[in-house]
Order: sequence, then C-alpha cells, then structure tokens
Amino acid sequence: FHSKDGALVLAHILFAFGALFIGGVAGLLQSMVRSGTIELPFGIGYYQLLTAHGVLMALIFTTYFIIGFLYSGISQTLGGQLLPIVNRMGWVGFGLMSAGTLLDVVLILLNKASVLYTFYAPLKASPYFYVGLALIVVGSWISGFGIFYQLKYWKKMNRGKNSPLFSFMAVITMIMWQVATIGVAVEVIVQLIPWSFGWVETINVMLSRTLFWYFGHPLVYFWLLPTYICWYVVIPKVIGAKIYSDAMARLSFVLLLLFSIPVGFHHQLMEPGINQLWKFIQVGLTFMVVIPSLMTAFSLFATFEMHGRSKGAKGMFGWVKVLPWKDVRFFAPFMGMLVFIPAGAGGIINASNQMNAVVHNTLWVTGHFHLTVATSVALTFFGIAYWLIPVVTGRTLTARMNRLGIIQTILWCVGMFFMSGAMHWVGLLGSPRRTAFTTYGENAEAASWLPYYVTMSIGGSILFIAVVLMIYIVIKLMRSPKGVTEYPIGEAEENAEPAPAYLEKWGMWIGLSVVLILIAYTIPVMEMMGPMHYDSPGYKTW
Ligand code: HAS
Repeated sequence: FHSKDGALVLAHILFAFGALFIGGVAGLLQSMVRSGTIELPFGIGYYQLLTAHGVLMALIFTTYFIIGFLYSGISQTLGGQLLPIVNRMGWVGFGLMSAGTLLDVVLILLNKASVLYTFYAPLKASPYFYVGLALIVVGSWISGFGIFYQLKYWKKMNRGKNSPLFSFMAVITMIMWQVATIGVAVEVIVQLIPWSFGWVETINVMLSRTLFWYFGHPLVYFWLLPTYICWYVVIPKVIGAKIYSDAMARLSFVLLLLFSIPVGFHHQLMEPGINQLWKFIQVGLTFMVVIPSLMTAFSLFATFEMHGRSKGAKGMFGWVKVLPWKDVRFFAPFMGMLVFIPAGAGGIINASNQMNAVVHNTLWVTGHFHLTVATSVALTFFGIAYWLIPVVTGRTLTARMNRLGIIQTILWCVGMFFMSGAMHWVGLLGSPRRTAFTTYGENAEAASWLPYYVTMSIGGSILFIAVVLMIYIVIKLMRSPKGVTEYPIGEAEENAEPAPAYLEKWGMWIGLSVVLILIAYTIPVMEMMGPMHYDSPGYKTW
C-alpha cells in the first residue's frame, strides 16, 4: 500500500477510534448521571454528556472511519495510488473536519452546546458550535470531491470499462452524502448561525427539523453503505468465496441512492404541522428503501451458500459450518449482519405510521439505533480495522489479536443484547427516550421501568469494557510485527454477466434522485414557509 496514502488513511482511522473512546466514556457517564447513580463535579449534566456521546460516536467516529476506508479502497482499486491532488484534498478535508470537531468538542465540554447530536431548533447552542459543524461538512465535501476526481481520472485512462465495484460503491456513498448534506448546510448557514448570533430573533422550528431530517435519514445510510461495501466486496474474499452478483450489488446501491433521501418525514410522523398526504408518500418511499437491503440479505445468503456447497457442504444449513468462525475479519462483520435482521425489522416497525405512534420518542428508538449503527455498522468497522490498520502500516494481524478481536465481538454482542433489548422492551412500556428518569419521581409507572434501567446499565458497562478492549487492540495493531497484509477485494463469479453500463450513468441517477426529492419535499416545505407558520425564539441551552 502506498505510504503517502497509508498515512492519510491511518490519520482518519486513528481519529475515529480516538472519538470512539471519548464518546464511550461520555456514554457510560451519561447513563449513570441519568439514573442518578452519580453526580459529577462542575455541574456536568446529562444532556451535555449525551451530546458528547452522540456527536462523537454517531457523527465523528463514523465520518472519519468512512472517509478513511473509502480513500483506502479507491487508492487500492483505482490505479494503486491516489493522485497527488486527491491525496492533498484528503488532507485538506481532514484538516477542516478536525478543526470543526475540536471546536465543537470544546464547546460541548464547556456546556455551550448541549443540543444533542440532532442539534435542530428550538434548542440553541453557541454560534461557534454551528460554525464547527459547517467546517465538518465542508471538509467532508472536499474529501468527497477527491473521490470523484480519482474516479474521473481512472475512467479517462480506462475508457469503456466499468469502474471496480468498490469504487462504484464509494462514489455512490459520497454522492448521497453530498446531496444530503445540502439540507443540513442550509439549516446551519441560513437558519441556525444567524439566529444563534442574534442577527434574527426567531427561527422556523418546523423548517429546521425538516432540513435536519432531510439530511438525518440519509446520514444513517451514509453509515450503512460502507458497511455494505465490506459485506459485498470484502467478506467474499475473506472467506475465499466469489461475489454472488456484481450487477445486483451495483443495482442495490443505485436504489439506495434514489430512495435514501426523500424519506426524512418518517422521523416526523408525529409532527402535527405536516400534511398526512406527504407523510404517506414518504412512508411509501421508505418501504422502497427497504428493498435494496432485502436484496443485500439475499446476495449474502447466496454467497455463503454457494461457497459452502463448493466446499462440499450438504443439507439446508450445512454451509454455516464451513464459514471461518475463528477469523475475526469475518466474525465481527458477520455478527453485524446477524444483528441487522432484527434491527431492520425494528426499522420497518418504526416506519409504519400507527406503530410509530407507539414507539416514537421512547427508548425503543434508542434501542433501534444501537442495533443498527452501534452494532451492525460498528462491528463491521471494527472487522475492517483488523486488516486495514495492518495493510496501511505494513504489519500483520497476530493470532493473539485475532483471538482478542473475537472476544471483543462477543462482549459487544452480549452487552448490546442486554442494553438494546432492555431499551426496546421498556420503550414499549412507554419509557421516554431522553428525559431523565428522576423527572418522573415517585410515579408508579416509572418505578416499573427500574429493572430495565438496571439491565441497560449492566449492558452499557459490558459495552464500555468492549470499547476499552477495542482501543487496546487498535494500539497493539499499530505495533504488531512487520509484514505484508493483503487488501481483501472480492471478485465476481466466473460465469457472472458483466454489470450493464447504464448503472454508471451518474447524471441520470443524480437527476432521478433530485426529481424524487422535489416530489417529496417541494409542497410541504412551501407550506412550512407559508403564512400559516409560527417562528420561535428558541431555548438557549447555555
Ligand atoms: Fe432507522 C430512527 C426506520 C435502518 C439508524 N434509525 C433511527 C434513528 C437512527 C437510525 C440513528 O421509520 C434515530 C434518529 C433519532 O435520533 O431520532 N431504519 C428505519 C428503516 C430502516 C432503518 C425502515 N436505521 C436504519 C439503519 C440505521 C438506522 C441501517 C443506521 C445505520 N429508523 C426508522 C424510523 C425511525 C428510525 C421510522 C424514526 C423513529 C422515530 O419515531 O423517531 C431500514 O433501512 C431497515 C432495512 C433492513 C433490513 C434488514 C436486511 C438484513 C440484512 C442482513 C442479512 C444477514 C445475513 C447473515 C446474510 C430489511 C442485509 C445471516 C446468517 C445466518 C446464519 C442467519
């Protein structure tokens, strides 16, 4: 692996794990402060810690890891080295994002931005928090443009050829990100910054939430798509199999691009200010975005089964036995896949209008995203780290680290089983998502939630141990013996048909995606900005 690209990738990955560690500490502390188990000095409070936990885990760990991983893959598959300008763009992106992150973390720690990771109005942070967010977004755009540029150059050099599957998927991921972040950029620049500086007195809360969720839902697919890249492209190579269908993998990514964005209203189903018709349309589109995930499940089962049969596996589930259970590069992402089955089912429940009324704003939702992003995605990213760190540092994964990695994965799953399981259950009993337990005082209903809270903290503590173990593994990986580690990129089945060229008509897919967004959003946004809306002075959190 080229050393200059390796340094860029490593910087992203290490920053990501640094964020995971601090975010993990904040996660443990917030649960203890929320339940009243401890009181912290300097009045450090629940919402402050919850903001630190959410921002560092959900926004910073993921974004850095993803950009590092995508850069590594395009360097590997598009010419074996990044163009010097692309490498520089990667560093500029990294620099801007890091400046924004440091500014935001300081403000959160100073309690000047306890506005949670969703940060929409009416909660108001210090204006500099929003400036930090803008830097993070602009930095990620520059990194994204670097990826597009590398592909454009490769295409020029390889006229008429399909781009390699990894880079095709990386480009789709970043196109989706660039289109989605326009919403949050407008919210931050046009609404939040002028309002928090005091240039305007009030803010249109409905619009702010809508612009956030226009970005917030594709944000979760920005976490999922790189996870799918690993499942589609890396896992077949790791287990010694072939990719079931290159064309189907590409099609599922195109569908994810089309349907990930015009669905933000499924986070706002309980909001009175949006007409039912538009909610109905966006729920319909939400069910469309489930289809590529079902296609992914089908492809993965097919890959595993065909591989098993090629090794002589018999019976309906004989193929399960021949999978490399002792290889953490497979085991960690596989556990992520397994968890994604109930996690996805939970998502479908959330998206169903009537059932959303039962679960919205309860701990069920927190349980849902700890299975999706904090298990399926996180375990897959850990699974990638076990080979990516050795690849970019010119080292090897030792048997001891592999064993520790398996233990880490099991600890994570056990901790999450208790924590997320209890969250789902107590959510159905009505326990709210973000309100401190103590708020409900002596209420008998609230008292019945207590055993679930205890289970949540037991699970959370196991997870904290697993975070510390992961950080230990990362440090050890940086010092493992020198050697060459292969970058695992799978190949398609020999008799597979090549992917049709129209799948790479970027202009057409971006155009279609914009049309769907306009259909889903134009009229409701006009209504929100029309004469019937009320602006709010907001609530200053500091
Ligand atoms: Fe979600 C809320 C609906 C997927 C993350 N979601 C959230 C929030 C987050 C989040 C962070 O409609 C909270 C936001 C906040 O702070 O308020 N979600 C869905 C739907 C899906 C879905 C329909 N969510 C995700 C993913 C996330 C994520 C992925 C992160 C990565 N979600 C919602 C809704 C809400 C919501 C509502 C709002 C709730 C509210 O009221 O506030 C779908 O995309 C899910 C499709 C997935 C599947 C599963 C396919 C299974 C596969 C694995 C195959 C396994 C194999 C191994 C092959 C259909 C691909 C098996 C081997 C064996 C041996 C068995």
